[in-house]
Amino acid sequence: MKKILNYINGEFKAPLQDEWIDNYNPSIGEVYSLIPNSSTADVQNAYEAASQAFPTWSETPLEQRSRILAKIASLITENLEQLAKAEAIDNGKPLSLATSVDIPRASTNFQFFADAITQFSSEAHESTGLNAINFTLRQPIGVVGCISPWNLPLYLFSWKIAPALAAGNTVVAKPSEVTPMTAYLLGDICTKAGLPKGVLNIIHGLGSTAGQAIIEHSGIKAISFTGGTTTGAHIARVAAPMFKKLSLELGGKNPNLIFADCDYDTMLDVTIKSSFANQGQICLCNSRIYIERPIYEKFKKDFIAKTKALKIGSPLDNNTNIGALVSKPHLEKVKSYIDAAEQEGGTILCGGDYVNVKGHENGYYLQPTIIEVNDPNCRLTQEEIFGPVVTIMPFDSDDEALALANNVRYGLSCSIWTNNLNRSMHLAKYIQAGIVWVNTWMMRDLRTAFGGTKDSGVGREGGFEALRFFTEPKNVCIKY
Ligand code: TXE
Repeated sequence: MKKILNYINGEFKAPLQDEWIDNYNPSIGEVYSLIPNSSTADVQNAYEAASQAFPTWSETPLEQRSRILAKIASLITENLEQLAKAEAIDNGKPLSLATSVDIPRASTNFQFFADAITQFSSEAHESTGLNAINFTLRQPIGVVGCISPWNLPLYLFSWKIAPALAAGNTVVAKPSEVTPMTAYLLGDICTKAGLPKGVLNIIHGLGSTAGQAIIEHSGIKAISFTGGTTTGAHIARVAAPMFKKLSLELGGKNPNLIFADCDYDTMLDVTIKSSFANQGQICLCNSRIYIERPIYEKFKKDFIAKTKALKIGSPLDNNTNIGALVSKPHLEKVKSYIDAAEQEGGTILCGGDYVNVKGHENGYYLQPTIIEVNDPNCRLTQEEIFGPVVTIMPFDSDDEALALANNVRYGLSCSIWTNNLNRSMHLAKYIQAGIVWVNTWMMRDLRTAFGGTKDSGVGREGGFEALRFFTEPKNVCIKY
């Protein structure tokens, strides 16, 4: 069986203890490769490689660093087909999605930060009357840790690694053990692009062992993490006493506020995507849909009809809209929420069941599910389900919509559908979220700040925010 290997000091290595973890193809429910069950010793080797590479990489001229990152971007594009297929098989997502979103975006992440670093600058302050000038040096931190989840594997892995490398750091990175394949393939691409040995080291393994060794390592001075809120809280507890810099992108339970005056057809098309794209496994998915009462019944009817028309099937089938969920435990977790719907006062309007896909009988397929709720405090509207499950509920006023939107522990993103400028401005100001979309969803400009408030995390990624995170500011004051 195919063995995925760690990428340390520019070489592919088996784990020192020769222990392996099963890697499943979720579309058929079978193990199809093995990944290293890396230990603290493997992480230590990765750290030492990164540490040795740091002095040279951090002093490498910007243009050269930028050229290497741009080369990685173009090699990802050259290998689009292979990478997209690997992602679809490893994750269960439709190949069409991996081909049009995941892999192009991974390439764009490298190209974006290859460009951004050449434009990055720092501040200077003249101390008027004191004959002194201050300027800020933005220096790379050293060896940094990047830990990413399974929902958008190469997309989110590269979103962290690219700015870390651009800023002159060296990296110990760990993709999710559930979706390791494209991170493994990235190692070879980095070598071909001429990334010097040890600059990027990719460790595979469990969060509780390999991940834990990264966050506990005293030499790793910053951690950029995307994943579950519980894991984020754990990482914060470990990292805080060591004064590590932390960027945590965590869960979401995002509201979709739909007003009667919106552009209805566009809203409906986009709402299907914001509800069920990637099987609902995107932290930005809008899983709580609140609809202004005058259009509630019409929306309900149309939304159900469009949802029922989605094609559930093999990720490799071109017609598939909804592929497999990422793993058996995750499938069971999502299903448990559906099973609790009635007990929580909800009514399942469509979906709710497993799907038997012909030829893929053991795959992890679930119908896209709409649940009507009447209690905004029930578990279905409060907890992150992270699957193809949304709740719908009517509202009667702007104030009520705002209160409903803010009535969760999370604060990542939201969508507002209205053609009333005053209303959208008012809501955008008072909604507790890091990202507000008006009349759209998941439209991303990579220069903008990305991240959440409340239990959705701390810190921001994207653009210069990411470059600021991955650098240490040092003020220099010169008296003249
Ligand atoms: O994520 P974990 P899980 C949410 C979603 C999902 C839940 C749990 O609700 O159901 O989180 O998913 C690594 N030290 N999101 O359990 O465990 C782990 O190996 C260091 C939202 O799969 O948070 C993986 O690489 N690292 C989210 C990464 O953390 C540790 C996307 C994420 O895994 C670690 C994914 C430790 N002690 C899930 N424990 C989003 N915001 O998009 C685990 N890891």
